[in-house]
Amino acid sequence: MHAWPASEVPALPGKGRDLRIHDTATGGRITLDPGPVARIYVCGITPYDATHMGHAATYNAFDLVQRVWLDTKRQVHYVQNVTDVDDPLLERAVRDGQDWTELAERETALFREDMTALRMLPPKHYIGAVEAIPGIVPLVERLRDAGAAYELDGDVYFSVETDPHFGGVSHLDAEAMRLLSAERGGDPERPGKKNPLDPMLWMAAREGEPSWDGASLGPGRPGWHIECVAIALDHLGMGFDVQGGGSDLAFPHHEMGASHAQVLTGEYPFAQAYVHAGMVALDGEKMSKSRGNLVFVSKLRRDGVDPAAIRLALLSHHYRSDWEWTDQVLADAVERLARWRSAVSRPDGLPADALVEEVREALADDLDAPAALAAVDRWAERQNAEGGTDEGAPGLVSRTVDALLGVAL
Ligand code: 5CA
Ligand code: ZN
Repeated sequence: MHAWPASEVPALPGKGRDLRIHDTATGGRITLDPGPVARIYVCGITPYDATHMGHAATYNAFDLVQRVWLDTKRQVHYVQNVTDVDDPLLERAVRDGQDWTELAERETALFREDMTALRMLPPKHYIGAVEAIPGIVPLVERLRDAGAAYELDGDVYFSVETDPHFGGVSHLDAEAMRLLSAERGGDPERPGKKNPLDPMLWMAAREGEPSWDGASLGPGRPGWHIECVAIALDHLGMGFDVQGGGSDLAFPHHEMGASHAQVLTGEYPFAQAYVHAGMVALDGEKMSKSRGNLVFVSKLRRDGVDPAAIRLALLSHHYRSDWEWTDQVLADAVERLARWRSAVSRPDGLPADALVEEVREALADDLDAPAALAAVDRWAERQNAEGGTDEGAPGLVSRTVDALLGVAL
């Protein structure tokens, strides 16, 4: 699958800081130590509805990770999937009487447009679940042949008990895992499973649903977690730096994915850090396609909202906090954008070298975007009030905001 065009990232003077980030698995902040090529996998959308502010906030967080790494003069190897076949997508297609492939293609195209408008850096490999199937089948066969997977009425399940590290990503107790599993695509109530939490690796073909050749598994389609594992192992390998997504992916998705990969390879860990963004809510409830309480990026764009203002609205919240989207959040961002644009509109101004370092430091400190915005606010306020004589300073601020925050002034 093709991704979307990259906006250019200006190089800044000096060198960025190493990223310290909260890792769900250890429950604390760790300093990442990527090699010259940092490796990141971010879970992509299930394309059955348009990109909402919750998605955008999560992708914004991982875009910042990339920008911090690029500023340290590293290359970034970024991989993202598209869950272009799964229950909710098929259900929506049936509900609306449309072809599921057309639905997936249309929403993926819209997602690309939204990501481009928001200046999110594209993944190097953007891979659909469907195109990953030929790589998924042999992994499931290997798990089965190693005794880590079993068959139940033609479906194939992963046995969580085969991973001694199972539970080590989310650290939840059994009851919490059971509840979340039922809520998030699992089937803990299905009779005949070895452990109620065991997730499906391969679903045998169902009447009226699409299916693919599964070699010795028989025709069917892949489970959700093995999709991301196959794509990550194929393009990044074990022990990559960051596995990212919203906090609703910590369990079961990232927990199960880590177990699949660890049992498959006998290596540990799957990822050095599991990084999770908070949930964006609307009217007091998590924004979600299934609830339908959504604010779409594309709708705001159609209404004439500057994508840079949308981006600033996302950046005004710490990525780990849960927050509420309101009209005021956007109105504040629109005002901030105007203040910043006015401040950089003159050729000279207040010295900005210290500001570059402040923004770098804020982002390296667990992606503290609100602190970065506050630093730019302080500079912009004084610049708008007093100005200065440092030639090129406003240009440096523009480039800093562009390179590190993805906002074009
Ligand atoms: N295709 C899978 C991942 S492999 C999936 O979860 N797709 S999704 O479309 O449901 O979500 C895409 C990303 O947006 C995930 O990282 C998810 O955690 C995140 N996300 C979904 N809703 C919200 C929300 N309300 N706030 C913040 N992030 C969200
Ligand atoms: Zn995923």
